[in-house]
Amino acid sequence: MPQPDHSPRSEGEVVRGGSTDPNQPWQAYHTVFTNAKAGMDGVDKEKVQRVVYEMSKGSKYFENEKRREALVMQKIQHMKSQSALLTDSDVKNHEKAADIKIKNLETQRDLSRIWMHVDLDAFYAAVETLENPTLAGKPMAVGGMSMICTANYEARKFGVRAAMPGFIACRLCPDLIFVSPNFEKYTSYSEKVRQVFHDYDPNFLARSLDEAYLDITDQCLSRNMSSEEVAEELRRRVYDLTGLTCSAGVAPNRMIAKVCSDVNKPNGQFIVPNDRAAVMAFVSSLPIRKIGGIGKVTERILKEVLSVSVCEDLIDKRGLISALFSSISTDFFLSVGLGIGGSTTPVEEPRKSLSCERTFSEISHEDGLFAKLEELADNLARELESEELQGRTITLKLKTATFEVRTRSLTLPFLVCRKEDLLIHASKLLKAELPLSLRLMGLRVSHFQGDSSFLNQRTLAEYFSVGNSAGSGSSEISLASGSSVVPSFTAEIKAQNYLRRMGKILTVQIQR
Ligand code: DCP
Ligand code: MG
Repeated sequence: MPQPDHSPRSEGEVVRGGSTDPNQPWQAYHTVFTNAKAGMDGVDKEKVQRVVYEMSKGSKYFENEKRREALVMQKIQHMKSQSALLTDSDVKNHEKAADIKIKNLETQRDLSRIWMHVDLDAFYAAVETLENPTLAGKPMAVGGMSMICTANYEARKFGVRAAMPGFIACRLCPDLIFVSPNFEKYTSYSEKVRQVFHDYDPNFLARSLDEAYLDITDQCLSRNMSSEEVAEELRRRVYDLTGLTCSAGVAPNRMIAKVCSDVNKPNGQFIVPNDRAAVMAFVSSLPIRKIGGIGKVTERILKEVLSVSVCEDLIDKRGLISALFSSISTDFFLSVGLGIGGSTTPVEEPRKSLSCERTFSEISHEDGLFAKLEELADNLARELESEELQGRTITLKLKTATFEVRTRSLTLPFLVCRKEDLLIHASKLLKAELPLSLRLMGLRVSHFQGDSSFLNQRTLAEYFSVGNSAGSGSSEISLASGSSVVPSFTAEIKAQNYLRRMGKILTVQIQR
């Protein structure tokens, strides 16, 4: 099997601290939009970083990134000192414990299913180009001056990408054409694409408007086709029906399939056969950041504390991982190192919450804030009605102009779903936070009728989301759990979700 070259756009090249030149401070400034995406292999990374740094310097976003950076450094220092306390025999014992986990995980390795992950190429931009062919071949982005939703592949050559502010993108690519988003259009194209997915797997798992996981085992068997042929056929059918191109990844599980769909993007596919050696060869040199669930912070912690860069390192460093991380995180990291991911179709769980949120240009005026809240309550009430749901807990999420995220919630002794009720209670939460200058507001309803779980247990995700004193104010907070340290709530929740999808755990309780 040909091995993909993972190196050119490894998102893991974090250059920081002592290794950066103090005369070139941009080298140490990494934000989500300086990370490489498909189509950005030849980009002058140094230039992009310099422009992003210079244009962001002094902004509220920049200051917030600096604060987050300081928190991450604290976390890294803390873990380094924990690691220094470990004796050789501690590590050996943890290695033995990890070996038992590895044995157990191996018994769960399932090579019987063939999974395909399909992801449309430059989705919003491709739809806009279909509707306005004069955009073809020109650098364009969907979004505006404050934020870009996506950029086409011509624009990516300049370092322009999703999540980047439009004014920075203009500096990188002066000829960039902007198109305003039109979500109705994207939803309608997505529905067409899903008709094709349905023919290959009626139970396909849609992850967003432009991506889905399909179990194509039965297709391959009943039609006596290879997975490569099925992927080619599906991609052709999507193109014939919609004019959109997509990329596909095929592997024995969803975790690897997702990574594969990005290997030959755009308009390409990559297959990892259902064979243990092939899976292990694929993950051996795979940068950990490519794995869904390993974000920027977890990547840095693993890299700077444990020198883990590629998935294989997670197995080599299993003793330290087991010593420093919680049992759930250790399970997750070891599964990643072994290339084991979800291979059975997860059973649909009943919905736990319903929410909506809006990002906007800074609002500080009280009337403006309450008008936004009313808009959210109206929207949420309609969705609750259409899903025939009523809930007891109302959560308000606020992102301030300085990028601080707060969540505040209250649980009522009765069920609510009407706009007026949502508004009365959410207004109390908002009032208590005034004065405020906001750039995002969100509203969520949870603890629906029939869900009594909140009476006796709280999951980590809930703990994080209900604005608990530990959980509010920062998106990533260390949590000591016995003798281990969990890298962050975010990573922990992702790990939980991952394991839950694998059908391994039902709920995780936290110690209070
Ligand atoms: N999107 C967004 N904001 C982001 C990322 C994505 O609004 N920060 C939207 C626009 C994208 C769509 O979701 O078109 C799909 O996201 P992808 O990450 O799949 O990006 P694209 O499909 O645009 O490009 P690619 O070819 O890399 O898949
Ligand atoms: Mg896409």
